[in-house]
Amino acid sequence: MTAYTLFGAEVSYYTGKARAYLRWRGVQFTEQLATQEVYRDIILPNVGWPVIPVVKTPDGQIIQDTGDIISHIEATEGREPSVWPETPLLRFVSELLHLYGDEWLVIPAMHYRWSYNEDWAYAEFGALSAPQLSPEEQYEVGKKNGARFKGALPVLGVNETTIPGIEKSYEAFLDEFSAHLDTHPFILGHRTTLADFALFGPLYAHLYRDPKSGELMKRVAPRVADWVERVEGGERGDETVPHEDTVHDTLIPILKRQMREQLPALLATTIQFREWAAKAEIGQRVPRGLGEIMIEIEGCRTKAAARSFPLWRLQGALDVYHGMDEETRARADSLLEAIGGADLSTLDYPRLKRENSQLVLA
Ligand SMILES: N[C@@H](CCC(=O)N[C@@H](CS)C(=O)NCC(=O)O)C(=O)O
Repeated sequence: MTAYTLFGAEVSYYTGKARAYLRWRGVQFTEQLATQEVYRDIILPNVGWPVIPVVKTPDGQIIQDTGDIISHIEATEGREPSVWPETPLLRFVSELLHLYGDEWLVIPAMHYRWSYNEDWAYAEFGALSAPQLSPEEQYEVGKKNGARFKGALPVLGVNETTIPGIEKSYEAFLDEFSAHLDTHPFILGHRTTLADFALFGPLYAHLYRDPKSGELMKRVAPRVADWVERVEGGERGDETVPHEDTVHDTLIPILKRQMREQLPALLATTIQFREWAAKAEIGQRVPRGLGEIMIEIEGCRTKAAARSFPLWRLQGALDVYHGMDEETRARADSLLEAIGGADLSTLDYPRLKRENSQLVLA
């Protein structure tokens, strides 16, 4: 067998990200629906918990986590251009946006799905896990399976108090992203990179494909909907020109938004993580939730879980930052200063690593 297999679903956030990357990468792959049987026979025995997407490589390895999938394929296929921009400052920015797309835009993505598309989501979940059943039976199955996903809303801090802030922030983000797309076809400029796949995660399955969310996006941000369609369609942009190592001005408002909203949550999470790590052993599995933090979105404050996974994506960004030469780091520091992210330059917390599809203390 020479092809990769992607186990996932159209309705799934991170499957959308993995699929768009695989298409762009141009490797041979087939997609298999993550039915109940696939969870039972492939995902649970290999990954240990029910999660998609999962990729089976041509040599039979099973990989979970879209970041691990992308890194593995980039390393083993060695194709050009790399999914990462070739210049260091933009590589850092692509990792920051990876952190934002995966771990913060999940908040509006989950809110809009479950506040405006609940019944549709149940039908989709049912059709995915039991394609052989009637639509009515699928709805019932979907309702049972969907409860676990809807249950993530309080974990993320989506509630009556924060919904006005989440909607205000998401619509402002759409305006900011539209303004960027007025002058640049892709996030870092002229070609598709990791940053596009990262933002495609939330912006495709939940915020474009869910009917009510898609209506909103097409109405208020047709350029963003067009970008979703272009990334989905595998558009690559111009790969003959290398990136200049500068961050386009039109990205600054998006990065500022990220730092304003996500950075305080990350900093609060590192405090909980340090406390946990002080009592833990090297190699110990890190719990998905470390305690509680306060988050704030457009003036709306609430409690949310201190999720550990964002610290892994953040470590990826910080590793790029710490690997920079002095001249680049000075430019990165000016950027961080300009976007309100200066705290990142001195941030330090115990290292994490991945083992058997889990986060462990390194
Ligand atoms: N970091 C993981 C996240 C995967 C993820 O959260 N997938 C969702 C579906 S889109 C899921 O299966 N969640 C189950 C859960 O969180 O319990 C990745 O990038 O692959």
